[in-house]
Amino acid sequence: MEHTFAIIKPDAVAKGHIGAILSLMQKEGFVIKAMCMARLSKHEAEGFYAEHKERGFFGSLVTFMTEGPVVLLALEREDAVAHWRKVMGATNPANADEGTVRKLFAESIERNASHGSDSPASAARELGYFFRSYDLS
Ligand code: 3AN
Repeated sequence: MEHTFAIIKPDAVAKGHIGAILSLMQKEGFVIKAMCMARLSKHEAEGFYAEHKERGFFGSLVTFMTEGPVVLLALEREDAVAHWRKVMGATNPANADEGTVRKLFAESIERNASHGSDSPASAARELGYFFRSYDLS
């Protein structure tokens, strides 16, 4: 079994899509191992997205991610990292496949409804960042 880290982002929370996205996760066979609703501080969002800090959209991304509450999730499934990215769809909702989270719920490439780790190594870092005592075994 593999673990991944997911976020239901502020746009999707504000529009009332938490339930639909959790339901999709469970239909896809993910087990929710940890879940927390929180409003990220600027410091937390900057640390989380540190790999993007040289990108032009970094400031705007941090503002967006701190504008309202998010749902933070630890998910378990076979091939969890790749499968959650498939279920989320492309970063830009205009390119996302039908039925994906981003096609169904995202507004734009920035306000794109959900996050998913891009590798098992990122998943370990991100799970540790938000769930300090998370046990990957
Ligand atoms: P993904 O979330 O699909 O892994 P990344 O890691 O390239 O995509 O980008 C992280 C986040 O940064 C995205 N989820 C999105 O909110 C934002 N983002 C990515 N590309 C852009 C862009 N060109 N303009 C604005 N925001 C962007």
